[in-house]
Amino acid sequence: MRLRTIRGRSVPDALRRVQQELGPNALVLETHDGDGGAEVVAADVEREEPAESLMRLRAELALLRREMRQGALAPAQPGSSVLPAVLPRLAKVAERLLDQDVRPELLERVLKMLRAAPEQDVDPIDPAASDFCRAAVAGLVPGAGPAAARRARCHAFVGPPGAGKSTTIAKLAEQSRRAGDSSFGVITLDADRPGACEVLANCAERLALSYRVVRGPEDLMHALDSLGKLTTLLVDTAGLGVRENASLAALRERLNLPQQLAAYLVLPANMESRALRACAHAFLPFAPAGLVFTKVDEAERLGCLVNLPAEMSLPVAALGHGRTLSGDLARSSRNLIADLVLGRRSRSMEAAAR
Ligand SMILES: Nc1nc2c(ncn2[C@@H]2O[C@H](COP(=O)(O)OP(=O)(O)O)[C@@H](O)[C@H]2O)c(=O)[nH]1
Ligand SMILES: [Mg+2]
Repeated sequence: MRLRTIRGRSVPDALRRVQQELGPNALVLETHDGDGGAEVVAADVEREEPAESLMRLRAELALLRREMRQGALAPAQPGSSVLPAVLPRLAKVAERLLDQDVRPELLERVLKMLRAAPEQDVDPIDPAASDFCRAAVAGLVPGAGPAAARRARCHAFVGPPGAGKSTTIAKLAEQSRRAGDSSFGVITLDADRPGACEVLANCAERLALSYRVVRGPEDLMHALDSLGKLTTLLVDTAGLGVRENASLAALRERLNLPQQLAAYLVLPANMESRALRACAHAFLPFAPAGLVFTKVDEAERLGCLVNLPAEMSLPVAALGHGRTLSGDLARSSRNLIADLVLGRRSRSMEAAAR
């Protein structure tokens, strides 16, 4: 890759020269605007392999953002060669997804689909209204998980401390009870930390649920036997950090009940994206059947709702969006996630006004 600095009277003028000299695939790395003119640092990536395409997309989007800020997205002047490769009509979607921190390779997939949007549709790429756009984003999220997981008797919730595991179980218990279901019970393995069981113990008492606190490694089987008449058991676990390798391995061992148990990884949507990714990878050996995102109401950006499921090939089972146990837990769907990421629904799950 050859780096070149190209000058012009203004940034658009310098960009025009970049295009003339380095061709349409030039990768713009930096622009400087000064009193004496503008300067653009660009790379000639004509001969580079497709691995460069992501970098190029990033650069194109940076360019597009700058142009949007300057209100320069009117249809290109005839003869103008300033040509962001992301079409201006896709800018609204690109902006929205970038702002939500959707990963560039996923954004590229969405843009590719949208470029093929049918012309006759009123505005097929309007992120706020178009079903075509919604489907493109929804398609990034894997669909329903393995049927075996849905048939499992035990559903264990694992994840970092404070992610909202116990709260999610309490919300599920409330919802199930309200729906008239009485065939489930609650087990907690998080017995040693002071106060750890409180939420679930209270919940079990209020809803008159079968509830077991399990301490020793052997006791889980006893608890399962003693709750033999119940068809669904919600299992709470102690939160573990990404570096607690021994505890992670021990918990994995305790939950190793093939056919009987499905694990769900609970992650707070408001966690910083790299920490979230590290957590997700630390819990991969649990072979989770799905993800549960909590604290959607507190998250600034919701790109994680598509980034992680896509990266880990995992469906999203539920979305927690508040502290209230009697509500604030939504069964997830790909369309719901797309609506949240596109801003068609607020973080409190209400449909946004159009
Ligand atoms: N705002 C908000 N707070 C939540 C949500 N889920 C859990 N919390 C709060 O997060 C804190 C930790 O939750 P907890 O269930 O104890 O986490 P655990 O350690 O994973 O079991 C509590 O104060 C909960 O009220 C949610 O969806 N939204
Ligand atoms: Mg807990």
